[in-house]
Amino acid sequence: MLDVITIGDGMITMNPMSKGPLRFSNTFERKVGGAELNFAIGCSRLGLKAGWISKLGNDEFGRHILCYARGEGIDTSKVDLVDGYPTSIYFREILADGSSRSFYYRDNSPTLTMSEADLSEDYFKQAKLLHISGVFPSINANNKKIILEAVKLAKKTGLLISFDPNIRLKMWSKEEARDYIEQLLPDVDILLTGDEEAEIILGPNSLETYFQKFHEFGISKIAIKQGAAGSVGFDGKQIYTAPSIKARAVVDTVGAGDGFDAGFITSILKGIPFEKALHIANAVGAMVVSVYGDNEGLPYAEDVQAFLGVTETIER
Ligand code: KDG
Repeated sequence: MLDVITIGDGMITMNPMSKGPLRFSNTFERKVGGAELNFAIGCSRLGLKAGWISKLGNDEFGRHILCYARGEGIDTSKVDLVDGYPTSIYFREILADGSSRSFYYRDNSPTLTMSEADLSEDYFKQAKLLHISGVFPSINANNKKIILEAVKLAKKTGLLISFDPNIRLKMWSKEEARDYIEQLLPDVDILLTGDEEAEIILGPNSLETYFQKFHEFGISKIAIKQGAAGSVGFDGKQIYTAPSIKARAVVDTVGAGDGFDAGFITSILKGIPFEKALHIANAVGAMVVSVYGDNEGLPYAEDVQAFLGVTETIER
């Protein structure tokens, strides 16, 4: 049995060992990333059984990502290694002020070889929720089709659908993202968005209007991530505000949104009330930013308890 399944492009991330313009970075640390894979890792560490549907290159990087995902307890029975398509890579540039840019090498992503045949009805039936993000469909037209098919199958098999727009403007334009995302929204049950993404989708509005408009699509739970300011949410009846939780240190903010998603979805599937789910999601996001890398800082459930001061940490 699975709790959540997700579909995404796993990537090797090349993280510079020193700050400054990428063209002068000579040494890198090889890590693993990909928004949906980060989400699956986050859910798995928090105690859910997560399945990941993907294709990786049949190369050393693909093998590495596959082992990494398996090591995190993710079900990889629907991940294949394919010939002729190199595993996607992205390089990060981190400047002295902490700001970062990503440079993607994924035009020939192995996920291009995915088809409807990779979406198994029996597999979907084992899960409770399908999580999708805007990253995967932004890669190419094939992936856009796969996500629409996956949503159809999730509806047919009675899964909840959670969606994070995760809009990467290096991958598609605001207009293209908005047009595509509008097709998905009527089938989404749980929306986890940033406030800038809400603006791309619905235009500039107040938070109340965003909640109302997203709710009119039929979305029952909406969380809006506000970075260092925390998050706000709407469950169709009430607006909740969850203030930010101070991170121990802000080392690397990439992956915090995926952590938030994992914290929120895990909490909701465990029956935790909406407001507390937002609080836990904020905590997970804050824990992610204190560790370098896209998913290394994702906590285990007991770490969240300790971070929130619910349990005592014994240091030695
Ligand atoms: O969400 C973190 C991601 O930015 C990273 O892992 C890479 O999926 C990624 C992307 O395409 O931006």
